[in-house]
Amino acid sequence: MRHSIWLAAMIAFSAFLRPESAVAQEVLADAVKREFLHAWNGYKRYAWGHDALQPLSKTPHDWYGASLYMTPVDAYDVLLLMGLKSEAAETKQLILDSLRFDKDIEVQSFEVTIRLLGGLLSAYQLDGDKRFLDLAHDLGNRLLPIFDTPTGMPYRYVHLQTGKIRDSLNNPAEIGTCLLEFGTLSKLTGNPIFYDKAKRALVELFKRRSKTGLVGTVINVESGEWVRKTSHIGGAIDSYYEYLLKAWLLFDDQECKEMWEKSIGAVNTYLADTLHNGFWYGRVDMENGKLIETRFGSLEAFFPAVLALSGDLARASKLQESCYRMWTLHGIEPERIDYASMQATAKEYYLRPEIIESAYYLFHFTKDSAYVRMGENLFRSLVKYCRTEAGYAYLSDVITKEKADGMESFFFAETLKYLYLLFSPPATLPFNEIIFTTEAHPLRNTWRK
Ligand code: DMJ
Repeated sequence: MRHSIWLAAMIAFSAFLRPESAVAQEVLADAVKREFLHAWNGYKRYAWGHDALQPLSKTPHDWYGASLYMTPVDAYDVLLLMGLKSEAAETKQLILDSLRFDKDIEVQSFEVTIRLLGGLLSAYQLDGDKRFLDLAHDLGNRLLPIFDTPTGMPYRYVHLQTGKIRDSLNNPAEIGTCLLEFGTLSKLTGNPIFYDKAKRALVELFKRRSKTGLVGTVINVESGEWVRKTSHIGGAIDSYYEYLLKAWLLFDDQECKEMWEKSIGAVNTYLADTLHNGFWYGRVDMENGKLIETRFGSLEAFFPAVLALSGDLARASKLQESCYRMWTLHGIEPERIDYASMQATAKEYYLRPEIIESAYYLFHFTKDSAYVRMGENLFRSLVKYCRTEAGYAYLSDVITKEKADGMESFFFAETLKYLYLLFSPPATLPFNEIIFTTEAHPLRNTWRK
């Protein structure tokens, strides 16, 4: 019996290794699960209980000195989705036995919100154990002081014990990416304060858009003045747009719908850029919409997913083609390119998920198997260039393929989750019943009347 299971696994794996074949989706899903386990076992062996594994040195890494269990919390829902029962059980025990937020550390609210608060809420919704919600509630309370600014837009850092806040220069992504998590916390605990604070932050930011309808990159949350006025869809702004759309869909919030519609109109008017080599979104001055830079990158590759979710499949598929062109330039995607010259201007690859996320959304909406084949190629290059003995590693240079010592929790929470879902039957996670947070934690509206 054991022998035949082993034989079946070997046959499936050798089918995956055949590069030219159109491999069946279930074979690909199994291969992703196997690679997940490879990285997970590395984390367990060398970094169990810590925030993350450094896969080259095989040492643990904690962001703030003391562990906040970033990898276990971020990965718990994907363990459940993959049906890895014993791994899920021991991870649950680790989190519930050991994770406490009463710690003498200062944290970056955005990162803790998307990885931990979101992870705990989806863990609660998928698993049902109220202790996940209690942890989320405790964390939410400790994060609340960030909103104590004259404008209602949050500070970036907060001390978990004292509530001391710091850094009044913030950006739209960090200001606007909390309503899904904070709002869900309100709905599940019955305490409206989290929804209200996060919503106000979003509205106050939206109110400060320029006459073009665009927002900039850095704003002072005490004075409400813009500090950097470059507008784009990349890091520091990206998930602000994502959350306008998704907060409307998850909470049926009509004000978010209006803010989304006005924002996407401006983005498509001023940022969209069609060149001989494809359809892109560039960088412009928020005041007048004038092009500043033909810069695009791995983070921008989330946008086809957002466009697809909003119903704009035409722009979504054109942009995904450009993202794939960026990926295939050197066989794996650089952090940043100049899309006019197609030169890599930042050569790292941080195991990011965004292009895979977009392939998953596009496959869901179009059922076009080209996106499965695209996902298969993305997966193959990940295995080829990033796999190490203990897990998966960043690349410091996509041209030389030199590796670097990092494997962030989003590699489990997003990169491998979206690959797995792309190849799995839709019933693995009913897309129409959930909204993914920006960290790919599925949230379900259980409070709808
Ligand atoms: C993730 O932490 C989130 O997706 C975030 O919104 C930005 N990107 C990283 C992964 O690239």
